[in-house]
Amino acid sequence: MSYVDEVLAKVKEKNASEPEFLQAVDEVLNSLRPVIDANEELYRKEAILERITEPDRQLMFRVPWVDDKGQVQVNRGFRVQFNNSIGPYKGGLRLHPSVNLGIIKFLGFEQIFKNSLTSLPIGGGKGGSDFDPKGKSDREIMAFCQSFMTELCKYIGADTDVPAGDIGTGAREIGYMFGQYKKIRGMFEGVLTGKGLSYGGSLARTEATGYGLLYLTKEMLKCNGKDIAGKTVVVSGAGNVAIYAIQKAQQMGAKPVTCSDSTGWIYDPEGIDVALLKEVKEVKRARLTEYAAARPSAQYHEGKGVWSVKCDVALPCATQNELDIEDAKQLVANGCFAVAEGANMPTTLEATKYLQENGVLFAPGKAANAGGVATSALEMSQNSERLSWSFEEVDSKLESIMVNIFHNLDDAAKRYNVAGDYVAGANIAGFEKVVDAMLAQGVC
Ligand code: NDP
Ligand code: 2IT
Repeated sequence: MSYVDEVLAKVKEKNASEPEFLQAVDEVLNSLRPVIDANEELYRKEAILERITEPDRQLMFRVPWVDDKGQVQVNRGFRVQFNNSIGPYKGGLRLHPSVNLGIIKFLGFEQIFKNSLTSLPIGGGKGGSDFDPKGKSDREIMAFCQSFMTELCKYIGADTDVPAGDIGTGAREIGYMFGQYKKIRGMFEGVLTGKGLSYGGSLARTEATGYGLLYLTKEMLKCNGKDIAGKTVVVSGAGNVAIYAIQKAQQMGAKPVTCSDSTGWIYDPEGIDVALLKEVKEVKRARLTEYAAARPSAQYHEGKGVWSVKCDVALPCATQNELDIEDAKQLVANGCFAVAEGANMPTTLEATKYLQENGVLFAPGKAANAGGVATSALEMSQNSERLSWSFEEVDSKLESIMVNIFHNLDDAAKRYNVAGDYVAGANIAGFEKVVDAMLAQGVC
């Protein structure tokens, strides 16, 4: 049995109840085959794959808090510190009722390779809770965030582990968590990123994931003889990533015509009105029905459905496994020629394979959405030197990072004779740096 198959079997046996984690490991290890096969003896002896698929540590803790009725509620908190070979653990905190250990492990595992691709010194980690922020008052959100940080603060620090936002965690939550960290540890340090601008946040971090997604997509199209300008774009999600992806797509001359939330989706043939979308989602924290009510050109549909809209480019920006084989077939039948993942693992393995086999340019999340964490690393640099850079400076660094990521994965795919397979290219390019650091640091 090959070393890859041996480790895949072991990982499946040890993590049988974690389907998302197994899916992420399956994709990465399978596409690393050419690299592993070429160094099989060394990697097997050093147990590189066993080590890279086992987190350094996984923390799980009780998060008790009091709701507005005086009732004590209990959630479960997580932080998985996966791999710090190239820098302190770095990755977001997801607050969503679906969160469990397997989901945090899949996200933490992906983050190792994503963070390596940014070319910045950050390791992989992820955390969160099964807390549902929907419908909670500001006071309840604060009570949860303070309790969560009361435990988490024992394990993180500016040079140890630096969390940030993800689904359900935005500037408000980061603010409450930062305040609690500061109070307990007595230190004002860059322990979280995505902070408010008045207390050490970076300009352009809010926009970074969505903007970065478009910078990479534009470069991928350009290198394949196409132009993003004038293209119809279908976007899912209506959160941080989706909003700024829509905004940058418009700035590049493309026309995004959809967005979605957890209850329904919008088709707006005149193009999404970003100012209205921000008002509905960022300010009012309301449902997309409010967008439709305020915009005569918009059609609102309940449930799922954005992938049925005819488009040139599709950008899944909501959550994992939101684009399945049936969706992929519809996209191909409708002439879609590029898919770039703003979310983490939004496309199922079967759908990814189908898209690639049908000639669709496919940029995987760990490359395409790396602009968020890359800009978080730029926030860490600014915090370390106690300076703040201008929006233009951060944005131009972000753009060069994204262009560079695309060329690194394109080159890696070519070096291993899988030209155009950007999934393999991203995994290989991300892995190379991490494995080099792991080997240099010995058995640890
Ligand atoms: P937000 O919480 O800001 O937005 C998530 C959006 O997706 C919301 O509009 C939400 O609907 C919608 N959604 C639909 N179905 C689901 C579901 N089943 N579970 C969760 N959300 C759902 O999150 P982000 O925009 O920050 O994150 C979106 C994706 O991008 C995630 O996969 C995240 O891991 C990834 N990502 C985020 C980065 C960042 O910097 N924020 C960086 C890199 C990746 P509703 O409005 O009803 O809640
Ligand atoms: O998935 C991700 O890369 C994020 N949620 C951002 C992580 C970060 O540390 O900025």
